[in-house]
Amino acid sequence: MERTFVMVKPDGVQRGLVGEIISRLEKRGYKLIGLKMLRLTPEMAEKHYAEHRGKPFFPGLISYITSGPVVAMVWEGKNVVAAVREMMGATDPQKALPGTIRGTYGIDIGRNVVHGSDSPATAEREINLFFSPEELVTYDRNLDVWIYE
Ligand code: YYY
Ligand code: MG
Repeated sequence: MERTFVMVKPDGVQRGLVGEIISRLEKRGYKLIGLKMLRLTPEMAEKHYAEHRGKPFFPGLISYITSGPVVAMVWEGKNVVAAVREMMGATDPQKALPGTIRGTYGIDIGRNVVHGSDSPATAEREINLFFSPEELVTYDRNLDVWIYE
């Protein structure tokens, strides 16, 4: 099954949106297989966002993402990478459709509440950056017969 990395960013934690974000993914039918709260070091933040190094928003992005605790998660399910991207909405909350997480809870691009991997390859890299293999829990859910045909 496909996996993706999801992170409630410092603004999402401060605003009490952790439960809401988990709830949306749970209710959709995806399976939570890893979860932790942590505060990113600048080194880790720069690794996570390495593709954006050198861009004008990079310094602000690093100071924002290290400004408070985040909740890091791994979710599993069919097509979960693309599905989470759709559920989050566009990077800029002003452009995110109403009903998406960012379109419901965000206003500014630099406070967009949540992160989700943009491809399966990125997901693997991000999961390995945040979680050791023992921290990912595989388990069966009887419920799956009511979610997958
Ligand atoms: O994957 P996603 O989070 O939707 O967007 P990215 O293009 O990877 O950018 C990462 C992060 O950087 C974005 O969530 C907000 C911030 N950012 C910004 O502050 N200003 C921009 N012009 C572009 C991105
Ligand atoms: Mg991205």
